[in-house]
Amino acid sequence: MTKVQRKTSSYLLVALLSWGAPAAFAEEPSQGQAPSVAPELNADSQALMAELVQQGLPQDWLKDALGQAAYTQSVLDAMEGAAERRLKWHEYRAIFLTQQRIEEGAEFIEAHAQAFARAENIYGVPAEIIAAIIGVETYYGRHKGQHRVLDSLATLAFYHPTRGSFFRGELAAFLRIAYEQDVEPGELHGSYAGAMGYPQFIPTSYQAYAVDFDDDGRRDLWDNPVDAIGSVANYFSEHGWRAGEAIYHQATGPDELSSALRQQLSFNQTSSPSVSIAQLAAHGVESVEPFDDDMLVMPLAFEFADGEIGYRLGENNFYVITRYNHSHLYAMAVTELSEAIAALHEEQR
Ligand SMILES: [Ca+2]
Repeated sequence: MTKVQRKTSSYLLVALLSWGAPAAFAEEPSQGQAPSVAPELNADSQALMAELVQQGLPQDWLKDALGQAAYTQSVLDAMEGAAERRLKWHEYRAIFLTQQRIEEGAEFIEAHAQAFARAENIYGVPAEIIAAIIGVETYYGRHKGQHRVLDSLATLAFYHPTRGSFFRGELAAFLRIAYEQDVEPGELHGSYAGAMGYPQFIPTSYQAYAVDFDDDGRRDLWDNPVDAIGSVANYFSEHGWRAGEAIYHQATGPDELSSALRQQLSFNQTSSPSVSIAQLAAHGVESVEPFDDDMLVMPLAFEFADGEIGYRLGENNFYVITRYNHSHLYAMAVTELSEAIAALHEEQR
């Protein structure tokens, strides 16, 4: 389970991916008393331990696990920084749509061809989508994060000013996974927000969607790319991916888009498709291909470096990608990366 943590920082990537997180301002710990996440020094930690004991986890194991957790101020600082990033599409796109990431995506599919074929067959999710997710999240497993997940989640659970209860749930799921998988919680690494392994699943997602895709009896997203491939496909399938359907369509629209119209037509919102082709057409946003007036889509507007706006209409599968990360930029970067990987992979065959 232990592995040499890479020196290269995945901090930037992780920060960018989390830019949609709500603003958070870390509390300064009160003077004179060092913050601690250990059960004997922290009532919240004590309460969580009692709760997990009731649910069947051994008290000694929990005491030992939580006793190893360290309060980490940098995790709270990182959460604060991430919320403030606001990249334009062309800036965001440039990070992920690189020749190297495309080439390595095609290689990743080739290297695990059988697993990808099986995932597509069972879950209906194309190889290039799964590869693009893993490519965007961790560069195909190269940058899985170097924070001790135990420290990150314990700090966020007990000291995050607004999202403590969310992270308490993640910490509980994390401890359960470590116990069930029989791994040392202190040895597991991930993002500063507790996302783990090739696909950067947070612990509750790990519990709900990770699958043992190579059938060795363990669900290992940390070191097993085959389990990661099956798990991403399962996540998409469970969130409503529809095999064979388009992700988005091209559209045209006005040169400028007022913020009032953006709001009125729900541009770039990551709720399910809810705006009709007719509603959009009434405001000059037209699908390039002809569709029924009552077809519902997600209107998307992307800003390019020259100030032009690119219009697209997301379908259900675009919405499903936003279930992985609630950002339309993220979903479009994954989509375009998948297109580029698929084209190169096809060319190389
Ligand atoms: Ca496995």
